[in-house]
Amino acid sequence: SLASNILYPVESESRELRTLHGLWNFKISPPSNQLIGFDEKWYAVRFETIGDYWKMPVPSSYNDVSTNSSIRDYVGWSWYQYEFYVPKRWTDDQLNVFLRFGSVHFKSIVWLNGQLCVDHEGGHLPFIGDATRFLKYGELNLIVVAVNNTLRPDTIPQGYTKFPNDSYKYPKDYRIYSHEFDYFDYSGINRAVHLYTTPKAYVCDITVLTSFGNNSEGVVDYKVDICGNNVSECNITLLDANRNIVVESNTCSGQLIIPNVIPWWPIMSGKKHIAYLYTFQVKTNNENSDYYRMRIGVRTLQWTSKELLLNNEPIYLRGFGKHEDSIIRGRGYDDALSARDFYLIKWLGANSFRTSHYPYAEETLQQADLEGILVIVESAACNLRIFGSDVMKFHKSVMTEIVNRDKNHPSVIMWSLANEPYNNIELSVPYFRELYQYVRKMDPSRPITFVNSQQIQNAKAIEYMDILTLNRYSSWYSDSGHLELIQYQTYNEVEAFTKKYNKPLLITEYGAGAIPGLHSLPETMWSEDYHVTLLQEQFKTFDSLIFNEIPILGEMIWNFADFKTPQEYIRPGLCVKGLFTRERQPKMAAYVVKARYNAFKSNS
Ligand code: GCB
Repeated sequence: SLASNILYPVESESRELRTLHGLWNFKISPPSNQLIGFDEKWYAVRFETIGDYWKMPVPSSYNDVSTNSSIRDYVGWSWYQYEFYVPKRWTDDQLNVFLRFGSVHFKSIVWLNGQLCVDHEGGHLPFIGDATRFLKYGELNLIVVAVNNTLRPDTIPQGYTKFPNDSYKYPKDYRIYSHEFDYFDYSGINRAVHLYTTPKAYVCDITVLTSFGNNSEGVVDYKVDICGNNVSECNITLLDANRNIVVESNTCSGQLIIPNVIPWWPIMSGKKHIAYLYTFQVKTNNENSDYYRMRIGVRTLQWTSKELLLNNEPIYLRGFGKHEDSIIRGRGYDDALSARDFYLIKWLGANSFRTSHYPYAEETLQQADLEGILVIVESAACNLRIFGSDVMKFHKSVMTEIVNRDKNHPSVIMWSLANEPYNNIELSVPYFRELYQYVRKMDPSRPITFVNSQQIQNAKAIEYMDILTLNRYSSWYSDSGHLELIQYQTYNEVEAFTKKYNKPLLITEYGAGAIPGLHSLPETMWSEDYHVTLLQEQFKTFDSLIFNEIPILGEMIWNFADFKTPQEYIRPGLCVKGLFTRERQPKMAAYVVKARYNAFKSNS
């Protein structure tokens, strides 16, 4: 299997890289005939010859591109196809050609020239197929991707299909599809599609683990996996930011010592502190060498009953939860949007975010490495409700894919196994213990948690996590309108949690909905004024918690920007708890947060 062969595709003197981006052809199967594409072999015919197809951009979610509600709300098998040439020189029998998808939501089957190349289940994570023997070199090629976004009780995240038996209200065979999470379930080919070459023996995995030695030495323990051939020799070179050689080695796994190391620090931790990156360069030592370069940062993480330490210094997180969400493209990755978000993050003075509620694009994590933004990577297990061996199996494989993909990012400082699971249920206890241990074995270096929203008396399983978390909407979902209760309630609850479990707590969500431009004095819910006051009341609480040495690890606002929700009557089409609008313009609250977060500049 190519499961661990998930290194981000880069070009080098031994690798060519291209994307298959553009307007693809797109078809949906009628809900009443879901298997028609398979029966009529849509994987081997050009849609032009069968008709009834649309143009669909890749990468992008398909939902909001067209004017058609049957595409927007589609649940089932949709089909994409595209034609492209590959150069004749790739015929070389010294080469592999791989096809890599950054993310397809949710299940996908990929054919090249009518032949099955690869399939994968699970959104938000990359997968690779070996395309070498399916391609026609120097000729036109047809790629077809069948995508199914139907979620089930045994998938991560969970979804449900029901056939209501109330014949008075619903026609026969009427299907109601639902899921627990409250964000719009954008589907399709959401991230980059790459085609790339490697030599037959190629670098297929790298793992680095960094630490500090004596006399300001940096230590990089590393392991390089070479696939495809019996090559076991490597030349490793570590380069500094000016591309000068720092240290070399000629074993595929071992240890590099960096004299006078420049550590990787998060943004604004002081003048001398920058998000310094080295380049880890691998050359396989054989006739047809493969070259692969990856940027790494040297930093350590530790956690105690009171603190999270980065490079032995306590770190306080000031950030938010985000979503991959924007107009038209939905969850489709877009460089312009991503760059804009990082400018806004820095403008706010934030130092962190959580990838709520699924792993974000690799390009985003690369930028976080560069900018010194700390990231909590969360799996797509949002509002997990049914705990069983089927879903556990899925969840473990998702965690494996996440750790394989993200293990080398200095910006990634924590794993979140889930968001707001039903951990008031007893079955959640053995479930999360087992999952925790599973991830701990894969990665010894980062704290692991899940995001809790249960009250203290119901918050099961959190004692087995490294760090406590809390999503709490004081004076919004509870005691609506009662801003005067915020300080009292939040203080008491955080104090109680940290005392009971003797662990530090991270505020993972709090906030209020604010319709941009809606004002009211005195404040009322949904106004920008209420949004501002609510955040300010929470700031006062956090300050007194810090002052009284109650161990909080940081504060994360829900949400960075407004994002699309399913149709429902409690939200106006969007979750409007954003500091920014969906267009990425500031609401009034953004200025208040900017003032607070920037005031932290001098320390951590
Ligand atoms: C939560 C969820 C988040 C929602 C938020 C809200 O607790 O974790 O997914 O968007 O509340 O606004 O309701």
